[in-house]
Amino acid sequence: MAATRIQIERQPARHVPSGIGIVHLGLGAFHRAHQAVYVQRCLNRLGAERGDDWGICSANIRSNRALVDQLRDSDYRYHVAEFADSRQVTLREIGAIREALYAGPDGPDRETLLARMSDPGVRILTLTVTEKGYFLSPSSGELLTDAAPIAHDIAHPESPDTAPGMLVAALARRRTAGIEPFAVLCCDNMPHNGQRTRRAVISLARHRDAALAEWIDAHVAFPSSMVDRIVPAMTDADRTRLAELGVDDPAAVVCETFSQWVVEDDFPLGRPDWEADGVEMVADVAPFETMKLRLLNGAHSLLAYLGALAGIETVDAAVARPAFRQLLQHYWQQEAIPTLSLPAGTDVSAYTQSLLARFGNDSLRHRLQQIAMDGSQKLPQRWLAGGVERLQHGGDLTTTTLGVAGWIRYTAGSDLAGRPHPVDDPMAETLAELHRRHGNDPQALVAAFLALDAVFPAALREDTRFSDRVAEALSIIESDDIEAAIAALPYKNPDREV
Ligand code: NAI
Ligand code: CS2
Repeated sequence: MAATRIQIERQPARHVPSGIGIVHLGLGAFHRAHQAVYVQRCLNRLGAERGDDWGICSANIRSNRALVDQLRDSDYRYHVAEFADSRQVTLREIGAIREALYAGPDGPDRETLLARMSDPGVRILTLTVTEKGYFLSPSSGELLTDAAPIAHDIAHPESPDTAPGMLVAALARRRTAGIEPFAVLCCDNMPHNGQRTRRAVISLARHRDAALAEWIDAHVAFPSSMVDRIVPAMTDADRTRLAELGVDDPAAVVCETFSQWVVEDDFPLGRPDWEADGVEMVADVAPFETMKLRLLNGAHSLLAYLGALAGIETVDAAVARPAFRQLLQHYWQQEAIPTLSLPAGTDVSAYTQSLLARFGNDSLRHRLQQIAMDGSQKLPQRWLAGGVERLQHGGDLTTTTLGVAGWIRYTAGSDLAGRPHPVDDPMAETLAELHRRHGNDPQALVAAFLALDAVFPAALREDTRFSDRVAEALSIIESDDIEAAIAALPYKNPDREV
C-alpha cells in the first residue's frame, strides 16, 4: 500500500495566562474533533493576546474520567487525525482545551466545575452529552422527572449529576451574584437542540425556584446549532495506526476531513468571530438541522440496523453493496427529501452524493454498532418526524418502515445469523421485555414497540397503514437473505396506500 502522506500542524508554545471563556460539558470524541478544532483555529488566528479569552474548560460529568487525567498529563494537548482516505491524513495538535474536569457523581471536580461555570469570564457553555443526556422524552420533549438522575437533581440541586442540573445550579449562582448568564449552545444531534436544552433547563429549574426559572426564560440565550463531522469511537486498531504515524496519544481522535458547524447567532455576552474560522452564523438553523438529521443521520441509522442484521460491521462496507446504496437512494429521493425545506441554494443531489462518498471513506472504519446505539433517542428525529409528514400526505414509507422493523429486530440482541450484539439504549430493559413477551408473535411485537409513546408519535402508532407495513417489513427482514430482500423491495412511489 502506498505510504500514508501526512501533514502535521503543531501549536506554538503555550502562553500565559490561558484564559477560559467557554465551558464544555461532554468531553467526548466529537467535542475534541469538532468544536475544539474550530476554537483552535480561532485561537491561532487571534493570537495570544486577542485569543486569550476564548480557551475551553471541558468536563465530563458522567464517564470517561481517564480522559481527563490523560489530558492533564499531556498539558491539555491532543491530536486530531483527519483521514481524507486511507493514504492521506492531516494531524492537528489541539491546545484549545485549557482545563479538564471530571465532575461525575464519584468525581472530585463538581464544585470546581460549578465555580468555573459561574465565572464572569465564561460567556459560552457548549454541550455534547448525547441525545439521552438531556433527559427529555424523545417524542414529546417533556423532562423525564421520573428518571433517577433528574430525581436526584431535584432533591439535591447544589450537587447535580445531570447536564441540565449543572446548568441550573450554575445559572442560579450567577443570578444570585448578579452575573449575567452565559449563552448555552447545544452541539448534540437533536432537532431544535437549543430549544430542547432550554426546555430541559427551565423545566428542572421550576422544581427548584419558579423565580429562577422565569429569570432563565427571560435572560438566557439557547441558540441552536447543526453540527457535522463523522468521528468514530476510537479503537485499539486506530491507536495502533496512529502510533505507526508517530502519534502516541491516548486522547487522540480519528475523523473525516469534512466538518460543518451552523450556529444561530444569539450570544448576548459576545462570541469569537467564528465566521473567519469556517463557522456559518445564521438566524435560523432549523433547515440545516432537519436536512442533516434526516439525510445523513437517517441514512446512517438505516445502514446501522439493516447492515448489522446482515452481519456487516462498518458504514463503508455497507455502502459498498449495491442493495444498500439503492436503499439509501430510495430513502433520500422518495422519503426524506420530499419532507425538507432546504436551506437556500442547497444542491440536495450533490449533498446526498457527498454523503455516499463520506460514508464510503474506508479509513474511518465507522462501526454500525456505534451508530445503532441509543436508537430510542435517535429515531424520532431521524425517521419518524418525516414519516408522520409523509403519512399525512400519502408519501412513500418503504424504507422508513423497513428501518423501524430493522430496529425492532436489532433490539432482540442478535443478527440474522444469530450472532449476539449488545443493545446499548436507555430503554434497553424495556425493549428486552417486549421481546420476551412478544418475540414469537411479530404482529404483537410490532404493536408493542409502536405503543412506546416515548418513541413513536401517536400519528404513526395509531395508523394501521404504518403498523401493517412495519409488520410486513419485519417478515421480509426475517427472510434468509436480507440483502436480496432489500434489493427486491418495491422501490416506487405508491399512491395513498403505504
Ligand atoms: P463519546 O462517547 O465520545 O462522548 C459522549 C460524551 O457524552 C462523554 O463525554 C460522556 O461522558 C457524555 N455523556 C454520555 N451520557 C451522558 C449523560 N447522560 N449525561 C452527561 N454526559 C453524558 O461520543 P461522541 O462521539 O463525542 O458523541 C457525543 C455526541 O456528539 C453524540 O451523541 C451526538 O449528539 C454528537 N455528535 C457526534 C458525532 C460523531 O460522529 N461522533 C457527530 C455529530 C454530533
Ligand atoms: C451517527 C452520528 O452515531 C451516530 O448516530 O449517525 O454520530 C454521525 O456520525 C454524525 O452526526 C455525523 O455528523
